[in-house]
Amino acid sequence: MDQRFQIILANFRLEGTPVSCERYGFGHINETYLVVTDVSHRYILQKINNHVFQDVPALMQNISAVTAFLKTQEADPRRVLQLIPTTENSSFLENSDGFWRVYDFIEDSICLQLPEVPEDFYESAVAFGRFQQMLGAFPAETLHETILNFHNTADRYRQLHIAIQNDAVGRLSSVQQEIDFALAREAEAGTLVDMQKKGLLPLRVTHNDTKLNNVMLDSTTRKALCVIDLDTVMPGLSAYDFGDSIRFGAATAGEDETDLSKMEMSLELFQVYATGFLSACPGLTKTEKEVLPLGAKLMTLECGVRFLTDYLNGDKYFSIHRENHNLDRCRTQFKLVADMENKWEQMQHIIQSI
Ligand code: ADP
Ligand code: GN1
Ligand code: MG
Repeated sequence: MDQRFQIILANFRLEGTPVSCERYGFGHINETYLVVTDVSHRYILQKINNHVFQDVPALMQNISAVTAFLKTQEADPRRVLQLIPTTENSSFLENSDGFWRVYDFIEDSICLQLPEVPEDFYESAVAFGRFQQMLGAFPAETLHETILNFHNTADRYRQLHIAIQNDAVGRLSSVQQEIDFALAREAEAGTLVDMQKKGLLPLRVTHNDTKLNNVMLDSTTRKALCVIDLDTVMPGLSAYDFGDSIRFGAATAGEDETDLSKMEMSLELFQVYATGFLSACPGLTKTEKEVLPLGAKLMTLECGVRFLTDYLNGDKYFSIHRENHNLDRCRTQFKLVADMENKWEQMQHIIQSI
């Protein structure tokens, strides 16, 4: 095992001595490693991306506070993400290389990139719905905004315009179609934020990155276990959490798919998720419920705009694994938006009928 990791891990209160530390998972933001010790205890070590999250201590304060609050409501350790403290009782370690944290590994669990059966998606809806419901009494105003304007779609357009102006790596001429698609929908971008400002939608503690691969299911029962990846937990709108899940999990193809003919939004999966989410999170207001389809559309549009912006900027934010990766991702998102527009009435009908 690399000495660099031995030194880092020696700072955490682990059971046993680490014997291996390997890259793990499919996240786009942090560097994640699976650690195994000589007493077969497993941990997740993460190097926190401090370019994306510029105030790591504030982010770790959020995670410590939220996991501590969840623990007062849930006794089963596999159902709440568990931070392992350092020998100095801190929630993270800072060294010359960056910021590091360790979580207990959630054993006998699975983490999916796409639902294998509709029930998997239903269970992820239950996990995220329950997460929001359990945090209903948490004082949202005490949380730090770990990324300013994270789901402010209009602000994401502002960043797209800057990227277009700069054309930093000369890719602008090759993406005119995608830019036209985005700009044709710009007027809608501010709708949810404006409704919140007018007091029509309440601010809640939201997860803000509710992809299927940020929830763990029990590998035997396949029931919802635990929500992970809490870096973006902050005050937000319920439509963000609902919408981002639909974007990722109700899609018939992955975010990286290059064959766009495979990419649609499944109305069946939309209904499955909405049923699970609303059953686990019954406290939504009438207006919050009504804007759930809009949440799905805006989160998908926003994500496409973010991938396009990053493509124009020269792939500075999302890790890429091949040429044009961010452009391919942008295209899947826009195809999904177009499909939602075609299915708009059915989406609304499904929500009304639950
Ligand atoms: P990123 O922000 O880069 O997406 P995540 O926190 O989502 O990082 O972690 C990446 C992957 O590592 C997850 O999708 C999951 O497969 C795995 N993972 C993270 N935390 C745990 C944990 N506590 N137990 C088991 N697997 C985990
Ligand atoms: C990032 O961290 P990860 O891979 O779960 C991103 C999300 C995007 C997603 C697209 C902090 O999520 O906002 O929707 O990629 N997270 C951050 O796959 O920017
Ligand atoms: Mg993740």
